[in-house]
Amino acid sequence: MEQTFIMIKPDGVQRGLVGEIIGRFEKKGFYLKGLKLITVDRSFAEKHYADLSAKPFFNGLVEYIISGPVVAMIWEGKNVVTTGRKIIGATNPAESAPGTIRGDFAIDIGRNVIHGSDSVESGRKEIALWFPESPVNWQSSVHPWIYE
Ligand code: DAT
Ligand code: MG
Repeated sequence: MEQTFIMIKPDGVQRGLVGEIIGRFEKKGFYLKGLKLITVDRSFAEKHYADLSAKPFFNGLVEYIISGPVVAMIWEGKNVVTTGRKIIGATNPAESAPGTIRGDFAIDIGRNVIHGSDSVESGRKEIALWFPESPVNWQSSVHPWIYE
């Protein structure tokens, strides 16, 4: 089944939003397949955001991501990449709809609380980067109550 990489950024951890955010993905019906609290160094953050290295905000973005621990997660489910991005909301919280994570909990684009992969392919790459160890293999026993 499809997987995505979701990261609660340092502001989300500092502000105590970890439980709230995990709860939204859990209650939707997605399955948690990887989870760790981790502080990353500059070269790792630069690798994660390599596609944005030419952007003027790149240095500030890297500083932000390395400024404290983040919660790195793998979530699994049907259409989890696209639906996960909808749960997260638009990149700029000023434009994120109420009811989305960024719409409910963020103000500025440089403090937008959470990351989610933008495609299945980048999800694969990000999961490989953040979770080089072999993943825990488990299946939810409520699966037939969520999927027809
Ligand atoms: P997203 O995180 O919604 O996938 P992105 O991949 O385009 O957005 O950018 C990664 C992060 O970089 C984003 O969450 C916040 C920051 N960012 C993006 N565009 C920005 C901008 N114009 N000014 C400042 N920060 C920006
Ligand atoms: Mg992105």
